[in-house]
Amino acid sequence: ARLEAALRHALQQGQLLLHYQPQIRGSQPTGAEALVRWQHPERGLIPPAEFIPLAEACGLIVPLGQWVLEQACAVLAQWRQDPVLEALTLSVNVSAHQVQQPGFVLHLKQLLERSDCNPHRLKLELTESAFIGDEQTAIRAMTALRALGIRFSLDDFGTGYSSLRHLKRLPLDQIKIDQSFVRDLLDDPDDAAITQVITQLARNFGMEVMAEGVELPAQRSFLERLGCHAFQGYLFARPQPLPAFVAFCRQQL
Ligand code: G
Ligand code: G
Ligand code: MN
Ligand code: NA
Repeated sequence: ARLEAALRHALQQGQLLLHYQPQIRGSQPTGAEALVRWQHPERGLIPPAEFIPLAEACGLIVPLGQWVLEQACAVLAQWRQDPVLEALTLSVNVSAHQVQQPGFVLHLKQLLERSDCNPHRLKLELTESAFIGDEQTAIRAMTALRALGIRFSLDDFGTGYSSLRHLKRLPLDQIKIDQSFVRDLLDDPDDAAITQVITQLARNFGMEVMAEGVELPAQRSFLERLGCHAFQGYLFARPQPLPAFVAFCRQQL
């Protein structure tokens, strides 16, 4: 309960911030994933694993997630004015609880209208947990938002209640192969087989396949041979503050 009060305070006091991890296609950055951090006055930078689960449990994830979306739209509105950054996409993690909220679509629609960001550059990352229980609510929200140009990615694929039905039924643009499969890809034939099957299946459904947690050049070439389109991982860059990400892109683009 003390941590909950502290997190509520952090959100109000502007102690949360976003880091940006590049996403790569070919040899160039195509965008970033926004990842939240908590700049605690005494404890320093706290990673999301230490407060997102709490935020989910106490409902704070809804205002927190809204704050992340507001930041993301503000960044996209800035990029829109810059010919080098204009085509970059920004991926935002959206929790199951958040998409299931009745006001989610309306709030995001209003945010897009007042922020002047290009909706085609915004990508929402959902995990399979968003479709547990009330699958129809999540699908309705996705369909409405896709009509505005927003794109959707299925995050951490293969780790949750993976169902091939999800790949078939959900209006997705991209799936992300979880980093747990990428880690031992080169040594573990089971992980290589899983990765290959996910890639083939997603490609057959017309989706882009992104691999996350890519740390080695050999992992990247292996994944490329399997048909992966895009990559994210420490091989390219860690999640970093916005100015560092922008500098990275200006160097590469
Ligand atoms: O940045 P890091 O690798 O530590 O992120 C760990 C986890 O925290 C990831 O699984 C990511 O999905 C989650 N996470 C990071 N930022 C956000 C956010 O803005 N909203 C939600 N719901 N989850 C996030
Ligand atoms: O939302 P998601 O669970 O996909 O969050 C991505 C997480 O993976 C973040 O916590 C990010 O810091 C982490 N990450 C990104 N690239 C790498 C990598 O190359 N190796 C490892 N171990 N973690 C990574
Ligand atoms: Mn993610
Ligand atoms: Na992930």
